[in-house]
Amino acid sequence: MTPLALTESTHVLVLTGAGVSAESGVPTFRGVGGLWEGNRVEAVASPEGFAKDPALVWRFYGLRRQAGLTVSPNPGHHALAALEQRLGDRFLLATQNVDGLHRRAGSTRVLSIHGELYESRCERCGVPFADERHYLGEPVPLCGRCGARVRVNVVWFGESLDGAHLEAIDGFITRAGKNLAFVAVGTSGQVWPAAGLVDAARAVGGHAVLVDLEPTPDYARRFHRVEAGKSGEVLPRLFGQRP
Ligand code: BJW
Ligand code: ZN
Repeated sequence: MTPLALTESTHVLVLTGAGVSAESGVPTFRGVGGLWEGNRVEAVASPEGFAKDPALVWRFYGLRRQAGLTVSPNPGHHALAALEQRLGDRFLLATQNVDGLHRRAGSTRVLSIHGELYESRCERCGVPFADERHYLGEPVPLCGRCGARVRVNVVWFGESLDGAHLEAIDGFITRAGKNLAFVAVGTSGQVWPAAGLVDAARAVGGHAVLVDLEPTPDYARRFHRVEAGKSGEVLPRLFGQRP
């Protein structure tokens, strides 16, 4: 495989999705065995679903919190952390994953654009807290300050992403211009606005690469280059980290 051409001016923006954590044993969302199988998406990942059945939603996230404690970063996460070491501020990682595995692998320039699984906040007053509890078989947690329900700090359908994250990504793309390499990894490209980053990268003249085990055809055709394979195997080679 031809490694990505990395010069002294190359800026690399990486977008990761559930596939990058699959080799760690974290299930993806779509497809066979995915998290959405047996769960209606809107029922567990929308404010309306939470309002209707908060216990069901907490169970969904509680089970994921519990499972997430038994997994570790894989070679794909480590390859991205190593690339950041090499590029410094010319590297930015936007992850759709809420599992925290990129930071555990040593990545620091990470924007968790869909939130964090191990954080909670009050759905009314917003008071945040770090929270690793599973709440399985327990009542739905309530805010100590205002008494409203506590929810997991992730971004559900119909909710806005953090504007500061989107600005930071936009700023990086603008600064990079033609020196941008955009690498999307392990994402089906079905969810917006993350799915639109490839177009933003190309609009400034950037080079776009997709690494995915089973690339989604409609998404893949928007890239210059597609590497079909497991991220833990492809990324180290793409970044020239192995002979
Ligand atoms: C491997 C592998 C291996 C496996 N190696 N690869 C424009 C047009 C149409 C609709 C919209 C639009 N703009 C906004 C919307 C609405 C909506 C949306 O996108 N809907 C679409 C479904 C059409 N977006 C939103 O609501 C967003 N908010 C927003 O835009 O606010 C403003 C607004 C609102 C409403 C209207 C208009 C504007 C918020 C989206 C939040 C998504 N949240 C979730 C849940 C987060 C919490 C949680 O984790 O539970 O995020 S949904 C879920 O999907 C999760 C994921 O981060 C996200 C993406 O999934 P991902 O990562 O791509 O996973 P999979 O499973 O789909 O794919 C895995 C891939 O890995 C596959 O391709 C495999 O092949 C691959 N793979 N093993 C490499 N080893
Ligand atoms: Zn509150």
